[in-house]
Amino acid sequence: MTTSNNERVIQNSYAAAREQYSAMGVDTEVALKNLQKVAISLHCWQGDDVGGFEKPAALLSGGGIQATGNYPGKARSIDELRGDISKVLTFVPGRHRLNLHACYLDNGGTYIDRDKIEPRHFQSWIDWAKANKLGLDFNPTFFSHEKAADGFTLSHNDNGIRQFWVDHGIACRKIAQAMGQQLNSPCVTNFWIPDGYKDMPVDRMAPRLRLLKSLDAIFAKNIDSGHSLDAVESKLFGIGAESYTVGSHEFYMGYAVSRQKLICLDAGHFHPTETISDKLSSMLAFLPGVLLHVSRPVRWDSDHVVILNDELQMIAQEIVRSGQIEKIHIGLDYFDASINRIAAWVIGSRALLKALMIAFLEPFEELKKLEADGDHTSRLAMLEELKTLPFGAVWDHYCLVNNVPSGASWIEDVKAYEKAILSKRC
Ligand code: RNT
Ligand code: ZN
Repeated sequence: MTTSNNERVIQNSYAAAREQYSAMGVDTEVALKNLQKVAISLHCWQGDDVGGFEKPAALLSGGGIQATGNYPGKARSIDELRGDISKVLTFVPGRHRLNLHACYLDNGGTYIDRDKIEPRHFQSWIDWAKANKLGLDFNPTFFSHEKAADGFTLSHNDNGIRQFWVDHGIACRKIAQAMGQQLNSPCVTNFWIPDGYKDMPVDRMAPRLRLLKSLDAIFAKNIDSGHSLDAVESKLFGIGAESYTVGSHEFYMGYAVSRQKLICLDAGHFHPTETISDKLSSMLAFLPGVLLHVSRPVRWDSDHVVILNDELQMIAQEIVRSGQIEKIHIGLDYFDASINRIAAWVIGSRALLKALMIAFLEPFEELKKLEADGDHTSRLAMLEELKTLPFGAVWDHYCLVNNVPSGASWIEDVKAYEKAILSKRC
């Protein structure tokens, strides 16, 4: 099919879909306008298996961060990573953000330890983000470091090591502030630490009290919340930290509520049948905001590529139905090294945007009314009918107006990039 033929098919299908949605009380144009406003935070670490550019060494897994697979072509330098991200963005409709880890600093080839990093080590990222109209989010890196090798950082029982990580946290907040200020868009800084024990500890209390003190020391200075926001991320367990995680859900829930920080909910950080979608409304009742790490756990916190499954749709529904989308920061967090890394990024980002689009295409007011009237029969019937409405036609149209490929045509393009660029990296 020629391009213009293809466009005609998309436009005709969209016109028909628009009518079908309208019959259900949904204006697709309004839904797409809402979707256009959503920025998702693209995680830089999908491009190089959480390696970073601090020094020429791969990820030292800790606390269960583990990229599996050895698909060729991972980014080996900042330039390669930027090239890959630019490529990814050509397939993702809308304006988005980039989520950087501290270990992705631009140190100009000279090693700088984590407690010494400064905004200038991220200036080239800020400039690049500005040129590409991207917002930036940030993460201190509490892993892949000799001072994290025994599995403890902010809760370490050695004062010196703990202070080192506190200093890293403080340094990162300054960097985040510079990012937010220069890009004129608040930078969300997410604190995740791997601290935990493989086997059952006898003292569960002391590390948690140390973590509490460390966090308070990091957050002691009130930085301008107009430019940056702090989030804390809990975890249930990690490989090598199966029995005890210092930063558990309860710990951070209490911390975030008492300090009015954001909570980061990672889809893989709970019991295998526990979902994060239902947690959003509870948390928003007490917190200034929530950060999401949209991920796909398969049997454990495996960080598989996000796909359009039930839980993703429920997360998206909760984001939209909560009516508080401006308080919800949506990030991706997965790293699959077993398939083309660009494709992995694209698949997950497009799945997330599709899920959000489907959520925006709900006749929410009508459904709420049915619920309030006690008509649970119609509520269930409507929800089932909505599932077979032609959201694919709306998606294709959305891609078309955003100048990104609709349908599967992007795959060919990624393959061409693999052949021309990725395959040359070994
Ligand atoms: C680890 C956490 C954390 C990391 C990133 C790289 O289990 O999910 O968010 O994945 O910081
Ligand atoms: Zn996460």
